[in-house]
Amino acid sequence: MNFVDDSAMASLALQIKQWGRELGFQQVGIADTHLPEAEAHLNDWLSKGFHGEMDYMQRHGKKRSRPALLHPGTKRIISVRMDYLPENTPAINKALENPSAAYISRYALGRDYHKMMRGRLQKLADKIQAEVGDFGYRAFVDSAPVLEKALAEKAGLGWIGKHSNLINRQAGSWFFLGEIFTDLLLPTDASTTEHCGSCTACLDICPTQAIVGPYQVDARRCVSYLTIELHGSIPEEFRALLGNRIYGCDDCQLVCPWNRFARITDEKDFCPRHRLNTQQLLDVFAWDEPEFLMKTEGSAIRRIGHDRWLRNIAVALGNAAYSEKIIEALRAKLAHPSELVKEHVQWALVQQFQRKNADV
Ligand code: B12
Ligand code: SF4
Repeated sequence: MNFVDDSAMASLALQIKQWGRELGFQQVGIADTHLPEAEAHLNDWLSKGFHGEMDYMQRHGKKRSRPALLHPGTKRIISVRMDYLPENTPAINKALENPSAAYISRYALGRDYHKMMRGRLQKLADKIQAEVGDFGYRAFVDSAPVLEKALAEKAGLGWIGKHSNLINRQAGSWFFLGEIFTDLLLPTDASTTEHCGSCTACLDICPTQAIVGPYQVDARRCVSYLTIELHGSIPEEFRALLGNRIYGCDDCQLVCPWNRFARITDEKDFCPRHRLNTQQLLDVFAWDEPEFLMKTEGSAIRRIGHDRWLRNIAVALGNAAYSEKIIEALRAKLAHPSELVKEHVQWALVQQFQRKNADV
């Protein structure tokens, strides 16, 4: 087949979508590389400092919004999405309601998605190569400066909702994104329409008011940033608001009406490991570093390291109901070698004592 020909490209695009589904992606779409509006919004977001400590968001100049600068020769983006919602969601909802339980966001309960999805994308690229011969491409899953949501929106996989996550009419928003940049001039898909309407449920529910306006998240306020991206001390103004969320946050998606249509993932890899969906704060606080490393092997959680893990749990324990057991566990960590851990443990002890005095 001659792959300069439009009809050959059209049938290749259909094939790619079929292969993508066979490889476990729920949807595959194709976009061109023009993102002028998204670029303007990104610049605005950066100029307001909303990225906080995430220097990588501004480090790459225009590469993030101009795919051909990141990977020369790129003409099209093959954008994919993969559902990650694990089955036992009632247990997860209970965790958020129970202040002595540890709430870990749904995307992090199973295996880290980055490597797994990149492996699948590589298989997709191999299939394309077997069909067309050598072609220029590069696969990404949140692994380089890429505006994944803007590209997926252009490729017709959904629309960027007011909480800034991509929402799909048939599948909600519990899915990851990934993409293949390619020099193949494939036909592009139409983007979908926006369906948030007048709903503001995500803005209203956000525990830290991080969604400062529709489509605009000030990452510095977002629980996901505070518990995962931030290296140092969690600003005191946010600690009580974190509740028992020790890794990431799902509130804006939990409340989104479109997630009534979310599908349970087929991927065993995304099922909760080590009962991460039903752990108690005191139990996970007791994990020493080797146990933490063992129980988070292959998980996204591992990258925050043991000290930040303890930092987050200390805050959650400070927010829990008064308990002698909590005081005891916190006191045992007062001699911890990390200043970061000690400082959060001290804060948590003060909260616990204040609650005790208020109860008397
Ligand atoms: C940085 C980052 C974060 C930061 C900042 C979040 C953010 N909104 O930017 C933090 C740490 C807070 C974060 C949190 C989460 N993240 Co994150 N994150 C990213 C990352 C690396 C870059 C996102 C980015 O480009 N931000 C830049 C800003 C400018 O983009 P934006 O906020 O989306 O703004 C767009 C629109 O809203 C619009 N816009 C912006 N301002 C304005 C203003 C107006 C007036 C208008 C009309 C439009 C508009 O234009 C922008 C460009 O398209 C991507 C991976 C990637 N490489 O793309 C994952 C990614 C977005 N994250 C993801 C996930 C799963 C999460 C969490 C759900 C994890 C969790 N449970 O804790 C939360 C969700 C929090 C939230 N409400 O956004 C998924 C989202 C999948 C999906 N369905 O959309 C991604 C795509 C990773 C992946 N490969 O799957 N994340
Ligand atoms: S993830 Fe949580 S803290 Fe972040 S914007 Fe959504 S509701 Fe707010």
